[in-house]
Amino acid sequence: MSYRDLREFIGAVDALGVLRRIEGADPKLEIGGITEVAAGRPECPALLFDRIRGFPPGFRVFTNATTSPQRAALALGIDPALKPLDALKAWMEKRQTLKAQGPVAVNDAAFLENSATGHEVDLAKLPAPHWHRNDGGPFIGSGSIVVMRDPDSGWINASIYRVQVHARAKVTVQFDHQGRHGAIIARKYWDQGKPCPLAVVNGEDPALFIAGFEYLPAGQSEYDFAGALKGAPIEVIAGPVTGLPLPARAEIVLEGALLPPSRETLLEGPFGEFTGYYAADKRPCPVMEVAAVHHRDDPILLGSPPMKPPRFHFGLPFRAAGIWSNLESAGVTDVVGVWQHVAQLMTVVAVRQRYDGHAKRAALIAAANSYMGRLVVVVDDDVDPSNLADVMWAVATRCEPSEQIDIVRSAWSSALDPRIPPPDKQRGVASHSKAIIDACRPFAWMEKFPATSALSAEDVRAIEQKWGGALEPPARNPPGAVRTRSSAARKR
Ligand SMILES: Cc1cc2nc3c(=O)[nH]c(=O)nc-3n(C[C@H](O)[C@H](O)[C@H](O)COP(=O)(O)O)c2cc1C
Ligand SMILES: [Mn+2]
Repeated sequence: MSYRDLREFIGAVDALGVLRRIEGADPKLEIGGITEVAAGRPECPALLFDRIRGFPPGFRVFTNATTSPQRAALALGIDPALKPLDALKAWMEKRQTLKAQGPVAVNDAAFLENSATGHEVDLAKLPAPHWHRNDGGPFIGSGSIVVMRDPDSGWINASIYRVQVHARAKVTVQFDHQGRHGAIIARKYWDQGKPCPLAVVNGEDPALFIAGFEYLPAGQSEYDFAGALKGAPIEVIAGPVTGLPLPARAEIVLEGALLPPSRETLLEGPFGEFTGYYAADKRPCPVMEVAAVHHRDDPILLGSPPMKPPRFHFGLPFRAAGIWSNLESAGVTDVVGVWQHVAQLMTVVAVRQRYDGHAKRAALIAAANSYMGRLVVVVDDDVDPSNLADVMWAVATRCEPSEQIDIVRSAWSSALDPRIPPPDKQRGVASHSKAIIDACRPFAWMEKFPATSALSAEDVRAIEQKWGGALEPPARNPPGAVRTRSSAARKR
């Protein structure tokens, strides 16, 4: 892995030519707005904000870290030049062979360069952005990991939950649902009438950011996954307040305790969500009393605000790699690709059908683990699942709705689902239905299905080679230059 921490990752992004430095932006709405506009551009640059309005120079915010396929691959240690579906496949395969690598303790940590404790703690000193117009306040944690220790087994959980700033030393931590490991662990402390010690770690190594998003089994630490991904253990140091093992190369760390909700809650949100809506109202949320704030000199906050789809935190759909792997381990053969569109709300599986029921078998397994996704589509192997136009071509031409759409009810969603009717949401309904769209040629008469008129990949390659030059925009030709076919072909 070519980077050891966030700073080195930013250096690698800069070397690819896709880092933009921005000075003078306001943390109130401007940083969020610029981030969202940039994420909607084809190049989707990463952004490093400095000289943020109201803060000392050097206090920085880094956004769009992994929002392009290229930078998502870079963060995984996979060749960023690969085509996105090939990069995802490489990740799926690498992910299956990862061997958990526990962290190592070190004696010093960069984030201890500056510490404030007790009454000195003032979160207003850090440039936590107010990301979207109707957000309930600034969120310091949009891409932070929340570290907790299971009181029974000692297992360290370190995954991403959003963190809103409410006061000098008070933040809230939001669990989408009660199955989150953080929610389960906190409950164990609270059931004994105790606060839950925790740390919010920001400006973490991108490998930890990725690990924090993975669905790992309970009992397995995200630190071990990140260490495996990097091929080197995560360096940790015991937090001075909590004793929790904290990544030594992180930029900003808050230590403290999550109070039992019987003692205190605060109204959290709303917060513009990854679906592109404010679907969860302001609601009571567990409160963290911040006992200490530590940060590196010139700290960098890693911001990853949810944005309207198709923008997403990760330019490669990592959860599609998980589903792809689920399919393989369940024994489904001939899966040629899995992808997610609309910020993971639509899952597509491409299979080379070998037997009747093959496509539906794949679709049902994929549907089971498609978080909040109402649409699961299965396509033949000639369709590129990562190409939405191609997928919709298959849906519109191969799927007879009266025969090939199934509805699965009461399936996995969450309180962030914009389409659960308000009275149901109030009753705690957090499930929805999923449409399984079989957009494959019907297996029974697959051979008789009209042949496609589309060019084969070889045809395209041959045409590109012979005629591609003639298709280039004239503006790029220097004035007066006569371009021959062979010189154009040499260029590519
Ligand atoms: C940028 C980002 C923000 C997230 N915010 C939240 C959140 O606020 N609450 C939540 O429950 N999950 C959130 N998630 C999803 C969880 O991090 C993810 O499902 C993780 O696997 C949960 O880990 P756990 O199994 O250890 O609970 C977020 C993910 C990302 C990438
Ligand atoms: Mn976990």
